[in-house]
Amino acid sequence: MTEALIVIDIQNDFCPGGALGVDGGDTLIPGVNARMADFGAVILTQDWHPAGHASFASSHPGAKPMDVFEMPYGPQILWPDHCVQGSRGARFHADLDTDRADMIIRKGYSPALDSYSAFFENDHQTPTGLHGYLRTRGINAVTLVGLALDFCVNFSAVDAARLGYDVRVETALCRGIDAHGSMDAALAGMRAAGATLI
Ligand code: VGL
Ligand code: ZN
Repeated sequence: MTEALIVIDIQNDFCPGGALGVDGGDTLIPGVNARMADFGAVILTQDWHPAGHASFASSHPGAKPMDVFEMPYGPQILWPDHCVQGSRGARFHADLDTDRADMIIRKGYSPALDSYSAFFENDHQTPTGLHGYLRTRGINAVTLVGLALDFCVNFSAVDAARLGYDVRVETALCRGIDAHGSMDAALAGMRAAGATLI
C-alpha cells in the first residue's frame, strides 16, 4: 500500500522575509527533504492566488491584514497579499527538493474563494482534485508536513481524516502563524477529526 507525504506550501512568502513569513518556516526544509525518501508518493501543494484575491486585506477598502471578514462561505482572516501567481513569493523555497515530487497541486486560484485545504476550497465543497488523484493511485494513508500548521496543514489534515484517510501530522516538520488563537484550535481540531499528531 502506498503512503503519501504531502508537503504543504513551503513557498518563499511563508518563509522568513516573505509576505506572510512564518517564524522558522525555512528551518524545517532539510528535514522535509530527508523524509521524502521514506514514502512511495510525494505531493507538494502551492498556494496560488490571482492578484486582487478576496483573501487579501488590500481587496477590501478599510480592512487590515489579520482582520476577520465575513465571506459568503463564513468568516475568513484577511491576509497580506501573498503567493500571487507567477511572483517570486509564490515559488517554492529554493532549498525544497521539488524534483522528488510526483504531483504538485495548486490551490487558492478562485478569485472569490480561499483554499487552505489541499482537498477542498474554503466553502468545504469545491474539490481541488487531490482526493481523486490519491484514490486512483490506491493511496489511503497520508503524512502532512509544512506551513502553516494552524491553517493549511490543519485544514488539509481535517479534510483528509473526514475523507477516510489514515492521517499523520509531523508537527516537528511544521510551523504555525497563530492568529486569533488558531494554534490551540487547530491542534484540538485535528485530534478531534482523528488525525495522529507526532
Ligand atoms: C496559508 C494563510 C493564507 C497557509 C495560505 O499556507 O497556511 N495561510 N494562505
Ligand atoms: Zn493564501
